[in-house]
Amino acid sequence: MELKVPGQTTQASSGGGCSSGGCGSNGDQLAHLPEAIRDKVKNHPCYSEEAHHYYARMHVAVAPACNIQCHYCNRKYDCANESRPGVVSELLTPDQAVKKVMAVAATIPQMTVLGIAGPGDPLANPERTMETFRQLSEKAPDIKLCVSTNGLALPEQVEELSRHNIDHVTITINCVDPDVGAKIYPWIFWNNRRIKGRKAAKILIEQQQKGLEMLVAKGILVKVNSVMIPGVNDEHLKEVSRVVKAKGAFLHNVMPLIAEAGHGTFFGVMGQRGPTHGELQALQDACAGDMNMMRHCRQCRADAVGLLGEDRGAEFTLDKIEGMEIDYAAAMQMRADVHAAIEVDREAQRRQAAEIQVPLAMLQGVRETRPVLMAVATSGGGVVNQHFGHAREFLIYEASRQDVRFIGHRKVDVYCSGNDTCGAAETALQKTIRTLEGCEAVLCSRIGYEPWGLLEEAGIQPNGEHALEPIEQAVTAVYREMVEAGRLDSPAPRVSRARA
Ligand code: CLF
Ligand code: SF4
Repeated sequence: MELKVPGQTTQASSGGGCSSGGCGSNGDQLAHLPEAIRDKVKNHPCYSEEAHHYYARMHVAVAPACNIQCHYCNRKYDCANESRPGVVSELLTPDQAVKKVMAVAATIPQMTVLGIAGPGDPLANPERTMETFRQLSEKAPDIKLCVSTNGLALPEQVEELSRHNIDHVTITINCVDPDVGAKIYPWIFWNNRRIKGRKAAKILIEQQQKGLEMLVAKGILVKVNSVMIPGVNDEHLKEVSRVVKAKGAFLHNVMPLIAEAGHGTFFGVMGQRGPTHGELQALQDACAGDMNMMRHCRQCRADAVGLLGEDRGAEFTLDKIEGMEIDYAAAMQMRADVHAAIEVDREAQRRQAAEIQVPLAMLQGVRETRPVLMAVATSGGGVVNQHFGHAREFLIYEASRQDVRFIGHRKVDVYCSGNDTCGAAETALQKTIRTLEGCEAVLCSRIGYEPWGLLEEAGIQPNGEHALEPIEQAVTAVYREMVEAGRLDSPAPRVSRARA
């Protein structure tokens, strides 16, 4: 068995303890990259899985308009290409956005990246987007600038983006075949005309591919987001992955379609389903043969603030920022000191992780079996340390005789707020159990009597015996117990209904 580095957090981080195995670009994957690229990626929480335990990002919602229509989008809400559908952000002017960014940077020194991701398409609002970037590259040069676009207006903006020192661009590419595209995009707005159907999809695809090539030629790192739409582009995304990798994209982020009738989107109203967890994982694994896959995306809001998975936006509303005096020179010094301390801590964590070879020994003599999925409740630090009923998300690991690998996270609603009882709200608990479908064990620090019974009934073995152990070590120990008990001799449960 190969030991993957446990995700570790510092005091500065409260992110989950997801392992670096197979998720985005981790420390090991970065090792072979040229120095200049490592420098760009090492403190970007989306481009480096390891970095997301330590560093935060923020978005400013300065871009209201969009130049295309996606069938998974309702214009009342933020752009669903890099946001959770059904979320509305407060629109800011570039001046307000710049003030907000500087206020957040001075308060949350771990914030390293400012992204513009909506609420419409940033490059369909070039003046507002570029003015924000222009001011920030001047006033806050220690912040990385990042943008996410549908790609239609990208080629004409590449030069301007590189002038503002933007070295991370996300393009949402859902297809490279216009026939597939026609099922996703009903129209685009192009050269002052609305163009529909296959012709529209063809133009969009050409612009996306041209933009990708131009960015790569300039040395700008490109992440490709793809929305997985079962029956529409799921099989086709393997081809997308192959094509964008061949053109030099750095990272591929396959996100699940979230379509609900209540969001008023075409797909939602038509009853188009999103992928199950199993389908999403299978596609990510299939694409991973071709390129680095991002598996820690949290589908943020267009005004998100904080570590991935947390949102501190409410601390930085316009009225609160108004009253803040910011000495950015002093803030920059403080930020540099905090980043230096984080890097020292990160290096120590890496060394410590490299020394933990326990699972190798723990699996001696264990026979070969099918792999098994386990859910882990953690509030950070790379250890099993959270009460089952307090978890807002579970990290999902796959254990086999070959390795223990992080494969994603699943969000749940908290149903228990007290320390001693669990399971008062039956519906939320049932929903959590459904969300964990496909997992055969759940590791947590504590768990109440009622959820224990319901989990067992659902075929998921609760386990509170590995509290405060490093996650990989705990998962390995439980795997060994399951093998020895013969639990993996029968086929894995069918994963069918739980949506990613
Ligand atoms: Fe924002 Fe996107 Fe830049 Fe990150 S988010 S513009 S690359 S700074 Fe990150 Fe959020 Fe996923 Fe986006 S977790 S939705 S991938
Ligand atoms: Fe909506 Fe974004 Fe698509 Fe525009 S690009 S239609 S804002 S999801």
